[in-house]
Amino acid sequence: MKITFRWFGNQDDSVTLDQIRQIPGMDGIVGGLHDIPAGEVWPLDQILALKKEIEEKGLNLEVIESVNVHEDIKLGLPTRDLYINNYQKTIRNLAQAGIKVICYNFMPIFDWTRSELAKELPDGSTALAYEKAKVEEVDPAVLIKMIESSSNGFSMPGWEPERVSKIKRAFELYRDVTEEDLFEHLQYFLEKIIPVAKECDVRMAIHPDDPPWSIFGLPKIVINKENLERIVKLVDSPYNGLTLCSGSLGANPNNDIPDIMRHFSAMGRIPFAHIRNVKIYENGDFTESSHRSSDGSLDIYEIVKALHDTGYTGYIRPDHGRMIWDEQARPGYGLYDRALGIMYILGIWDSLEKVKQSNGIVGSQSLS
Ligand SMILES: [Mn+2]
Repeated sequence: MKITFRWFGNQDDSVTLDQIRQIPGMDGIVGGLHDIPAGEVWPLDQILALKKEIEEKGLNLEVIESVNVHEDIKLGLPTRDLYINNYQKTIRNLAQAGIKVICYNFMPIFDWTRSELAKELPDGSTALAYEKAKVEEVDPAVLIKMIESSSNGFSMPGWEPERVSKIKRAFELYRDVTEEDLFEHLQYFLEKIIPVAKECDVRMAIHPDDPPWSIFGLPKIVINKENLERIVKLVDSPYNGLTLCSGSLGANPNNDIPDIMRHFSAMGRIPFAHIRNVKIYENGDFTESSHRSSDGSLDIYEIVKALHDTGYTGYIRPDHGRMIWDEQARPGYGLYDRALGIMYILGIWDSLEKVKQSNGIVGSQSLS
């Protein structure tokens, strides 16, 4: 298991590499070139410059999040082949720079959706929150304005201005796209990129939809165990993997996250895991919470145990955190609460290792 931390680069992140390297157990950065529009090739020199900057601080860059999939690919338009060709080139460039895992998603139009980026919790901290009534009964344009105005001046991943400017046309194009169509378009994409990923030894890792249900009438497919099973079999290769995100899938209480983690980890199909907690309310609203199991609706202990029991050797990151201790940062991506999350994950992991050793079982893997 390798601990990683998402970082948005020295121009667009309040957290520094010097701070990240001081978090116990830190192995590497989950990085990206966030100003390259979806569909364009990531230039090798820019990838290498990012890698150099990170490695100079004693960290590595082996996981990329995200290489966005152009909307035409998700829509299955004739123009998709051009963008798939570019995606293949990006995979090759990233492989050349030593990247091992590429996280991506296949969500129509929006990468993720919340109704509030700084909902105050009882202890005075703030967190991202989702109120069904606020999201599902408003015009998407209103939601875009809210995200823009409450992101502390940072551009939010998935809500970049160039993307949202095309939103009206995108909604029209999706009007007749069904979930079955989306599965077909994903299969077409995977059939073209997984052979390249295999050749380059880079594992592709699809991130679940967030939230894991349809909103604004848009189709969603990366939402539950059954669909994940279908997705990993669309092209049955270890290079067609998952970014298993506990918080995204976990917003639906019908998703048994420890079971899903255990199942796909045992199959060897989780190169990358996002671990965070959510507190779900009876009406289906949710707020993100601290990692501690008792603070949310997910049993983080059982989730980490599922990975540990199956000999997990992939990458983990703490995903989002609350905003605490007056930190001013990109919503969800402050330093403090994510660092606390890592300590909780490591505490569970180390305890499980101790138990395994005291039971006299020879461990097949060590904590890096
Ligand atoms: Mn996630």
